[in-house]
Amino acid sequence: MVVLFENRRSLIKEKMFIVTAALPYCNAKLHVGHLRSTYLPADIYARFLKSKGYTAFYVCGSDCHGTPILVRAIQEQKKPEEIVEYYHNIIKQQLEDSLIHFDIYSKTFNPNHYKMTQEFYERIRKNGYTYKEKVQSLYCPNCKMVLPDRLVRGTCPYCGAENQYGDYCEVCGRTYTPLQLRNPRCGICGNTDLEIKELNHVFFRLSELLNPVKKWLESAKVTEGAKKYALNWIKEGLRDWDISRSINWGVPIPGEKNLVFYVWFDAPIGYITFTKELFESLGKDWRKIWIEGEGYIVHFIGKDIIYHHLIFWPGMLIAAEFALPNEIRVRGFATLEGKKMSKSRRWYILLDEFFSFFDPEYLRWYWTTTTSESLSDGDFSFRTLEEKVNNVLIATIGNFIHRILSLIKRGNIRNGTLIANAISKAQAIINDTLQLYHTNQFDKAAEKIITLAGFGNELLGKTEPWRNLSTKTAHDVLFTCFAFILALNMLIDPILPRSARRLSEILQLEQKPHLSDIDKVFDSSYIKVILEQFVEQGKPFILFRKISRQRIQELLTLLKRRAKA
Ligand code: B3M
Ligand code: ZN
Repeated sequence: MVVLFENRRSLIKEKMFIVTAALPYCNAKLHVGHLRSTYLPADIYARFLKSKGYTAFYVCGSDCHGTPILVRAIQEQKKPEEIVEYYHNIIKQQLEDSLIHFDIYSKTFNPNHYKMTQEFYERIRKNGYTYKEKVQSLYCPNCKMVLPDRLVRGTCPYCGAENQYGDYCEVCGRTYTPLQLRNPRCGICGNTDLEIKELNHVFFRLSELLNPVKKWLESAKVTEGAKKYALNWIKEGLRDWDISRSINWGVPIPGEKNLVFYVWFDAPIGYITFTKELFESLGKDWRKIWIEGEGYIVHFIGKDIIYHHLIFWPGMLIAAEFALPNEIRVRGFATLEGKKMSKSRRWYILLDEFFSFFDPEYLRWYWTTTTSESLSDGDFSFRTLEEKVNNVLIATIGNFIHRILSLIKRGNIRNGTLIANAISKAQAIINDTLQLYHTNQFDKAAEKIITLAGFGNELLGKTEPWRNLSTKTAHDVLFTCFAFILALNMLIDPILPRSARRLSEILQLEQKPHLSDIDKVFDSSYIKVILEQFVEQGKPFILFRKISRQRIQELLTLLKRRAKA
């Protein structure tokens, strides 16, 4: 094995990046769309930063509170803890199988998080940003329980649709409170004799934070369309926010009886709790990031939670005198074969379903090449999958690597001279790729990577070194193309980490090469060492396997059958 990179430490830059992905809600498995909007782009970015030599941490965990989990527990006659435990493990595994690499994946059902949330609340309370006010709620004497909105059923006060939830009509789309619902009944036992209870709730004075939130929003790096939305929403001012719920599942509010925090209050604080957990295990101080503002915080979210991250969350942070995020990257949802994914219509692909048919890197490649940083939705289609994998990834990148390495072996090529104009063109492509990674344009970065391999293929086609492998031209072309392969090994890593590892094993490198060393790729003496090692010990290989039509048909049949059932 070749020892390539002496001491990377000198290259590590000081700034600490905290990259977060929205916390998956802990009551259902993840589907392919979750990867598109959130977990994959955050993973690519975190991997890119680390490879460039920055100190970066990818932080996430399960979001364990909220009424849906409680409702589910009641329906299944389980404890909410059990539901949470079950899905936490499943989701964690799904993300690991997607080759998402977190530095920490924790959960909000956790004593550290309860403590952090309560301390955070104490800070905003002391700063005068909370008050109490009476709120009327429906109470079921039969179940002895104040009913959360989702556990009240009745007739929509606007359109008269029956059997609607207490907060939202699925027929006309309007929102209201459970007290406005006609003929309300208990969603658990069906009791129609509900009582009205006046209870203290805790409110957050969001209205007073309009100006600082706006100021932050205007200066932060936020995905184009999302920023516009948020600025538009706050034009009319902000309303105070009820941050409490009278249910018995959630983080208890200090000093209040029978009240827990609303899940959207405690969930984002999870970003802080998990950073603290990670940092304590590393002997670092989380306060430097979240209080002293010495870090660089980047949130990745789906477009359904813009309001929470662009308005509530900065408001909370300002009130608590915590550091604000530096960037918020938003992406849209996925449709499946042109149709909206839907649980009730049973039209979706879960991540584990995809992986039982295809390599996870193919999904990573698919979403990377088809998703721009914007609020637009994107379709998952098997035709495009086949095209992106077989005709782009394999036909361009895979083929290039395979052809070059085979020719080098066959010709026993150990040396050559770099072709100057080819190198300068490749360098320009590489610089563009790095810049695009930096600015979150991963689809365009992937395009550049394809361009580099395509350029190599072109050079090969023009010079036809296989006709006579002993000529100087053949040596120079293969030597130059070998440098491209070293560059590709680094460049594909954030998107295709497993293939990058395999390629570096094929090249007999002792570890995956890092982007911080990309300049060495065009240093002849450096190339020579690796080339010789490869010629001597490298084995023939196949980096990617084609997707078969038959497998596609099988999975498609399965999905269609489920939707019809
Ligand atoms: N758990 C997203 C969801 O509703 C929500 C994100 C929280 S991020 C702090 O699935
Ligand atoms: Zn009831």
